[in-house]
Parts: sequence; structure tokens; C-alpha cells
Amino acid sequence: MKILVTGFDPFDGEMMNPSMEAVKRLPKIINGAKVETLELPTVFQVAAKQCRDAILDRQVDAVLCVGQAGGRDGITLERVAINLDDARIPDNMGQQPLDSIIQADGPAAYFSTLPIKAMVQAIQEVGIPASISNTAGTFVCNHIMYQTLYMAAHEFPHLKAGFMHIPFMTEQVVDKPGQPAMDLAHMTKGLEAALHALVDYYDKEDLQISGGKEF
Ligand code: PCA
Repeated sequence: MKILVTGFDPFDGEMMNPSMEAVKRLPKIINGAKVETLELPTVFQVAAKQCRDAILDRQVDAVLCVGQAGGRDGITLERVAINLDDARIPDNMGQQPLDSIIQADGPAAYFSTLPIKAMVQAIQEVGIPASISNTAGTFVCNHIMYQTLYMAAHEFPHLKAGFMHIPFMTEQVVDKPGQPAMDLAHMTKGLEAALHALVDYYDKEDLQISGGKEF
């Protein structure tokens, strides 16, 4: 089995993006699965095209895209991606779509096809805070999750796909008093635990446990 794990380049004036830093530090094999990694630009459409090229070139069975969600205090597995781009800030190419449908013939939303509850539980079991999130926002992270699930629905029926948001890493909040952060080693360990569970549950029903922290 082969899993593509992507991270993003830095955006919004940051020097680093913890998603790519964590992805770079993953082992090459997790729970018997080959781990392929890729850095995506924080750019609408371009990120989706590069992700599609990698899915085709590397013939992967699953894709987990990872991104930074500054302000969150734990690792979150996203449940849903919506068919909308609505950018608070310009992306890394200066594009700022507003209230823009991603795919005219696509559904309003796609649910993650990854075993998100099992992944949350696996992260918690290694001692790292994790929960399900019910919004991936409306910036490039929601965009890539929606686009990847759209590709899976239209071109790659075997492919399972989903998204994980991780907090700022500690170095990023030195100048942001009061903002939550996690150290990179913990985020990498949590990501690895989640991928371990992805392999265990790839062909199984996800766990039916409570995984959210919102009402
Ligand atoms: N986070 C952004 C895009 C890139 C990233 O790491 C987001 O949450 O949309």
C-alpha cells in the first residue's frame, strides 16, 4: 500500500509551515505502507493540479493532505470539505477568490473517506490532543480536500482521501502571546500515529466513537 502525504509551503507572512516540517520528518515506511511526500504551494488550483499529478505518477492508494490551522490547540482530522473558495487573505500567488464555487458540477460537500475516528484515537493514544473538526475553512486547505475528493469520485475510485490540520509550532508563537502551539516532534509523532491507524482501518469500517469537541 502507498500513501501520499502532502504539506504546504509557508503563507500569511510565516517563515515556516509546520505541516511540511512534520511531513518531511516522517519515516519512509509506516505500518508496512510506503509513505510518499510532497510539498504543495498555498495556491488555489495549482495545489490541486500538483496533487493530481502526484496521485497519477505515484499510483497511491490514499492521500492525506496536512495544513496549518493557527489558533487551534490540537491536531484535527477534518470531516468535511465544502464546494466553496472564500479567501480571507490572498494565496501565495495573490489570488483571493470570494464566494466562488470550486466545481460547478460537484456536490455541496464531500465527507472524508479516511478512518478519521480511528486516526483521532490513535493520536490520543500516543498522548497528543486530537479531535474531529467539522470545518476545514474556505481557504486553500478546504480547496485541496474538496478537489482531491472530487478527483477520487471522478477519476480514482479506489482512492481514499482526507485532510488533517495541525496547530502553529512553538517557534511560530514566540511573537504571538496567547496563541496555542505544539512542538514539531509531537506533531510528527501524532501524524505518524494517524497514518498507522489509516493503514489498519483502510479496508475496515471506521470506529464508532465520539471524536469531536464541538456540539
Ligand atoms: N493552511 C491553510 C492553507 C495552507 C495551510 O497550511 C488553510 O488552512 O487553508
